[in-house]
Amino acid sequence: MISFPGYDDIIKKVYEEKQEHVFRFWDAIDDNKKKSLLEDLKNVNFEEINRQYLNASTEPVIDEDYGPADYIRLPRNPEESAKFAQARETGVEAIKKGRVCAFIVAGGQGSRLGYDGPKGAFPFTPIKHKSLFQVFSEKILKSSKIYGVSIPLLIMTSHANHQQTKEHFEQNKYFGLDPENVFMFQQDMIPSLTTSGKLILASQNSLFRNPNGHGGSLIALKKSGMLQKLKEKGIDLISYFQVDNPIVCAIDPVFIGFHILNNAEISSKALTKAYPQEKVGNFVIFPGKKLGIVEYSDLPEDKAYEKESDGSLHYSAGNVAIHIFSVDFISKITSDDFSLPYHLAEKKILAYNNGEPEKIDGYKFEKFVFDALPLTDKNVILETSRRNEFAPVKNKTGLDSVDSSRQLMMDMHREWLEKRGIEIPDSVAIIEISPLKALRAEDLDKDIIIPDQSEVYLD
Ligand code: UD2
Repeated sequence: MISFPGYDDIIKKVYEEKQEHVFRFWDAIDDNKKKSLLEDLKNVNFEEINRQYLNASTEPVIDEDYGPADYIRLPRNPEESAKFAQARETGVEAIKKGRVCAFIVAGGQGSRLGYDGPKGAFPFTPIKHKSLFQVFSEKILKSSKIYGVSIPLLIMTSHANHQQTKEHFEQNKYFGLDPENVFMFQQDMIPSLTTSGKLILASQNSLFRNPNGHGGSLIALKKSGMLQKLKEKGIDLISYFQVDNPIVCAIDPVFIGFHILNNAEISSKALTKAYPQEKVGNFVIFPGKKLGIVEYSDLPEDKAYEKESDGSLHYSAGNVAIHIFSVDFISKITSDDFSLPYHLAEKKILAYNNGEPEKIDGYKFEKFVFDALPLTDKNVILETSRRNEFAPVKNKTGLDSVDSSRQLMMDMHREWLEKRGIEIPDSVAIIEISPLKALRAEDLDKDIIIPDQSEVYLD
């Protein structure tokens, strides 16, 4: 067994756990590197990773004793419209009082996009090539102007992209936001494992880790001191969304209003699924009336295709990963011995095995934020319009890609103009509306003249 002053306990543990292959390059590295490897190992919770590996190697048992969750539909009659109007009023009041902040989860590796940098820095918009972060920042800026209050922006990053995210904001002067009101904090990283349960080296002296999933955001809010800060600022509502949905309504008074009126702990937006196996999570009610989400991959085919008498899907509420969280609720659940379950993903991992990086099959473990839903006593699910709120950027090409998302954004902008009776000349092929100009159709002046040219940017 190797030895190093001050670290013999951890070295002994590594041997006991039969993970001593991580010392493969021991003789080739200097004392500083030895120390950093040992520090890395000190942070490994071996009991936890053994448990995860055990779970990974046994067939998951998914309780199928659940039914579809009910949700508030988009208004279909004047009575429902009145409820939406009341919710809007309540939401507007809360935003004006400074009770709301925005929260982007952006710690993921975004590897599917094949972009070398934080996903949020990806140049997204069709004409001005604004990054996703710029789009969100301008939405916050515009909302702040509309409601006469400076709305804080929280961004969860991870070790893999924190520095680059910070630089992206610094280099762009925070896109007009007050830097004092933008808070970035990192989520935890967790070791990935080989398919035989072994730790993986990322270099001679470091372990391969992955961000612990968007479910890590709740504990990260607490560990970073952010929850406390929010309380001190009088903020009790967090508007949560993902970095991959540029058309999200970042600050939605109606959604916030429904959350408040129902005394909810977590609220979620849902879209009515377009087809049975659409790749979104399904809102369900588990026995004991606990709300939860079953991922599309876990919903059995017979359930996915089950229909109502009117032909609509029995499981129709799909998760778009937009939520409101009450700060008190997060404080409550994170004050005890809080842990959300880990989910397993089989991925290709760049391992440092024989002196150079090599792709191997491995396991990454992630927590999902919606696993907090069953912990709620009160919650709201609100239907949203797909065309106005869901344009995910997941893949490089094809379905849910940069191109499809851009197209959806342009279609939405075109619809806003049409809704306002603004004429669009036939020559116009590409339209981009700055969030600083409008967050919805109603923000556009009816007398706007659209120039007769192929690209039109409105700001
Ligand atoms: C998610 C949902 C799916 C559906 C879809 C909508 C899960 C498992 N599934 O699918 O039900 O709602 O979104 O678009 O969530 N992230 C972090 N840290 C991490 C991992 C992810 O911040 O460690 C962020 C990531 O930056 C992104 C978001 O979480 O903003 C989504 O992550 P994803 O790409 O893993 O989720 P996806 O597409 O599987």
